[in-house]
Amino acid sequence: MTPPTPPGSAPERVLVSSAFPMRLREIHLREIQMPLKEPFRISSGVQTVRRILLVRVIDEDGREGWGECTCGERPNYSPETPDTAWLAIREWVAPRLLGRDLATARAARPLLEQNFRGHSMAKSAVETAIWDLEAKRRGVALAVLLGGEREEIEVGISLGIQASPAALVEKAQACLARGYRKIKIKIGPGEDVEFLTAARAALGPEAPLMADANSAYTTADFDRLVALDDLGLLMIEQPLAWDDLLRHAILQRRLKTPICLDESIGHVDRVEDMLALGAGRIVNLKVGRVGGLASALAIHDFCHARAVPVWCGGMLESGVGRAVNVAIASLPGFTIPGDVSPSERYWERDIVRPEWTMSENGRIRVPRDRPGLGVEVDLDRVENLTARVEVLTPPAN
Ligand code: OSB
Ligand code: MG
Repeated sequence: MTPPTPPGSAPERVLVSSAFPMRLREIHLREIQMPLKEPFRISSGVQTVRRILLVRVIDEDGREGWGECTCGERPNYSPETPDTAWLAIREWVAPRLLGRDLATARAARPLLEQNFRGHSMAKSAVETAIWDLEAKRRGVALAVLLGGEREEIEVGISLGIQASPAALVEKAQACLARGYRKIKIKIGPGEDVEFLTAARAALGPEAPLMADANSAYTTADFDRLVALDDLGLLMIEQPLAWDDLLRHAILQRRLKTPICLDESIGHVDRVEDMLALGAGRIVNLKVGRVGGLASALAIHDFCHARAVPVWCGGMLESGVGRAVNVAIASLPGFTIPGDVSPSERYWERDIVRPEWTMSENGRIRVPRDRPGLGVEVDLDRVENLTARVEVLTPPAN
């Protein structure tokens, strides 16, 4: 996808044509700690406070872009943590980008992929900040720069594992009443059939319910997973190990419910593998997990061309990462409500202004008329939450 031609009059065009290439002067790393309103438990662990690594890139004209590293505190979802991401950015990501001419944000990905494996969320934190910078330099919204078309996105919620089926039912009912358009229920062995059956019975046959196992099951559990097949779930997300497409394919043959892959999809080739093997039919797309927006766009385009449903996953992001999710979810291939809930679902107070809000009918407005992310980072709030800061500058030689 080529960036859109910048709108406007001749003087604006002059400004824009002098706006490239971009050259980064500094990359600021900052860890903030944000307590979640309530603990979020998935099959592999619980999160109560988010340790979030924020990235701020500053170019030679003093313009800036913001990004968020979406990894969890411990390596129970992906191998990355805020500490590994900090190290990776300082040692390998930043030196490849600082002081270098970047024709566009898209140019960052090849520089970050050559002989540099993994560390996708570290790469993405910086790459998305450069997309924000590019959008600001062009004077366009990130959503517009990415090729987003929707004015509003449809919103779902991801509910952590609850103490009992009754507690889950109460939560899920409240979410439907609030307007959420999809309810994802976290499951694990022994906290699955009973919970989902209760939710289906209470919410009715039409309620848009799905389950997410975060890789908690093995082939020994197949009968248990097949027992979920009559619950009318929209999909079952990542039942098996992240690196196991073959057994997902064997399981998918036994299920009419579509399997959706999350952890397994690290880049676009894994989507092709998923389809070729029949390992799943739906993609949860998380920008951080796939290494940034250029990779996310490749997955979007691949899926859209083949009518494979895609939706935007979440990693309990602050308002900065959420801005990226809202922007990408406005692309036409995102056909299922995402885990892109409003700020109030996670935080007493978010770090952006305005905060992300959801209408009564479960929609978030896509900012399309403000340059970049479309929200301002609340610097005072960020300062109050900061645990540490480091400023990276171009290598000496
Ligand atoms: O598997 O989608 C997941 C949060 C942390 C780690 C993994 C996952 C999740 C979520 C949260 O489901 C979704 C959200 O951000 O609301
Ligand atoms: Mg998931």
